[in-house]
Formats: sequence, C-alpha cells, structure tokens
Amino acid sequence: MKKLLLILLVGLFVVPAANAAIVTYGWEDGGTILTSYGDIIATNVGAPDPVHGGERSLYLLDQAASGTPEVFVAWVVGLTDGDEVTANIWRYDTTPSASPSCRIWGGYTSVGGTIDDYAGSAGGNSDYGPGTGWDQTSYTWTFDSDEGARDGLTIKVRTYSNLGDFVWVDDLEVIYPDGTTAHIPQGASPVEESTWGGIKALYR
Ligand SMILES: [Ca+2]
Ligand SMILES: [Ca+2]
Repeated sequence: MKKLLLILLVGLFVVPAANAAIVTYGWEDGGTILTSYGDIIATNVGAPDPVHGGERSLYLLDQAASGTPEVFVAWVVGLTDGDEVTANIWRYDTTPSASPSCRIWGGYTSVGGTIDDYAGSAGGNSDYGPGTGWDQTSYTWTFDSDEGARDGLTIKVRTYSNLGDFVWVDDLEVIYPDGTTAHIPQGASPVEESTWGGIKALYR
C-alpha cells in the first residue's frame, strides 16, 4: 500500500496539468515549407541526398548574398502569455565548426495577422551543431503576447552563412498547447489531445 501511494505521489509530480498536442512532419508527402524570408531555395529530396527518417527530407540552398535567409516550417496560433512551444528537428551538414550550418529560430506574428505579419523575434537556439552528419536540435519558446498584440509563433530554419551553402533537415516535431493551432507544411498528421505522458511515451 505504501508503495502504491508513493507511485501515485510520484505520478502527480511528473504529469503537468496542461495537456499538449504534438505534430510531426518528415517531408514524406512531398511538401516543402510554409513560406520563406530572404533568398533561399527549399526542395523536397530523397536518396542519394541525406534522409533521416523515411525516404524524403528537405534540402535548403542559401541564395543570399548577405543576411540570414530562413524557411518557415511551422506556425502556431492562438497562443497566450506563458504558453510553451517546443520544436525538435534533425539537421545535417558535414562541416564541423564551419559553414554551412543551420539552426532553428522563432518569430512572433500579430493578432489576426498572417504568417508574414512579423511582430518581433522570439529567439532560438545558439548552437550550430556538431556538423558531423545528423543531429537533433531543440528549442522551447515561452510565449510573450506583448500585452495582447501578438498570438502567433513561427518556427524557422536559418542557414549560415554564405551564398551557395546547403543543409538538409528532417523529422520535425512541434509540441504546442491544446486549444491552439499548429500549421505545418502540407499533409502532416497532427496527434490531437495528447497528454504530456503520452508525448513522453513517444520518446522511449
Ligand atoms: Ca523524412
Ligand atoms: Ca557546419
């Protein structure tokens, strides 16, 4: 009985109250991106290009003479202050400590706006990865509505740093609050009403 109580108590601490949903996308249906900013070409590819899961991945070719171009791979709307959104994505380059490389970045969109209605940077991860093939990078954003002016978060992949640089990405996962909406490139299958426990089970 004591053991059972202990299990119940531990259970209370590891399962947060709020439910979250998860959506995954591995470019298997031939989709590419939601939109882009700056000069960058996104192409759905298969072998002999690197593929992490399944048979397709996304190839990104930096065409910008200056600045950091980016592709939008997810857009979550209906967010309020303090909501958490996590993105996990696999990325591929074979140039350690040198470009080409990529990382994920977030941006806000204004209330009632489109994916293009930029309302400020939400930051992102600072590491460019080991550059030794595939690695999974992750970032969690805590939403800031700027006193109700914004309700959307875009998730972007940025390439660094030169014209002609190229990387691949695959197997995107976005974890977002129940009751908000996640847009991803076409054809993905959202898993609604997942609990945090259910999501943890996916990682075992
Ligand atoms: Ca894939
Ligand atoms: Ca690199």
